[in-house]
Amino acid sequence: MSIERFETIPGLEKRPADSHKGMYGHVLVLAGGRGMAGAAGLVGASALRSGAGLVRVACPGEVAPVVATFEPSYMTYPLPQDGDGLIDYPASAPTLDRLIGPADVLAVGPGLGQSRGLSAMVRWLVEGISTPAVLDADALNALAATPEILRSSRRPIVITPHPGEFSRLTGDPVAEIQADREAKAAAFAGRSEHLTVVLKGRGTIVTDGRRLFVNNTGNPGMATGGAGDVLTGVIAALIGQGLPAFEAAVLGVHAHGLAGDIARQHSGEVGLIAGDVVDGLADAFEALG
Ligand code: NPW
Ligand code: AMP
Ligand code: MG
Repeated sequence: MSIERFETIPGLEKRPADSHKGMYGHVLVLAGGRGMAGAAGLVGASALRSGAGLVRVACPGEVAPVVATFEPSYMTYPLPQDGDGLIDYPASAPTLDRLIGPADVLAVGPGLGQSRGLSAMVRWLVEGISTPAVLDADALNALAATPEILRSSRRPIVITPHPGEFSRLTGDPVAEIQADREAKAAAFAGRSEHLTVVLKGRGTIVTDGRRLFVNNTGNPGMATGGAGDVLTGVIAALIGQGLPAFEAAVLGVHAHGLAGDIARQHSGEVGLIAGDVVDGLADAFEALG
């Protein structure tokens, strides 16, 4: 099957004057863990800066108070945690069910860590939940042993691996992936009807197996811890605002790179940190209209 080159950047509709927050999506973030509270904060803050109406960040109880101090505009929720400071699953299942109920989209993975319980939680989210989801980082690591379950999903899922994470999912060495990024990403996405693959790095690729977009924004200053966590929140917020998953991923990747380019004007490439990308998002979305 030939793959269509996608070159238009989708846009968000102008907000009507009588807008209210219920119109712009409720994002539920499942992220963070011991030593990685920042990842949860970055996802939540970037979702807000990308227009989400409401954002709730659910994370292991121990880190919830500190995650709450990063950004007052999102809500937090403390989940049962295990001895390693990770989300305890299945102990968290009833709470998660309640939190997922009102959510329009899930953003799952950054900073969650790795354990058997978390793998079970992510499998349940993929197989048993009907809310669209963006899966990144440890949510992808959790699926590395069973990537085929992504095929069973009946609702849109966007995965945002960097080449190392994509290597774990596919079993292909990083060098092979980097040598053939477009074909590898498209082949993986094409195995599932509802899957969009965002293969990150210079010239991030977005593909659903039928269409393929190559991004031209972003810079080497974004090779810094947490930059990918920011992207997870951006794409989730755009799905929450009603864009279809593939279009949300294209706009999200483009806006995230543009935010990084705006941040570079102030911070340079050496001093740029992920929080600067979050700070660049407002201007990026303004520039994109
Ligand atoms: P190498 O080292 O070059 O051989 P990991 P992570 C490879 C959280 N964070 N091109 C790389 O290969 C995340 O959300 C929390 C080629 C290496 O093997 C996760 O939950 C932060 N190779 C967790 O930390 C800030 C590439 O992948 C491996 C590549 C671990 O995530 C930091 C590294 O990836 C972080 O975001 C590329 N472009 N990119 C916080 N403030 O709380 C990566 N690789 O082992 O998945 O580790 O990405 O740091
Ligand atoms: P992660 O490795 O998950 O933190 O993601 C890093 C993010 O920064 C991804 O969105 C990458 O596409 C972006 N990024 C990192 N390095 C570069 C680069 N050299 N050029 C453009 N974007 C980059
Ligand atoms: Mg990452």
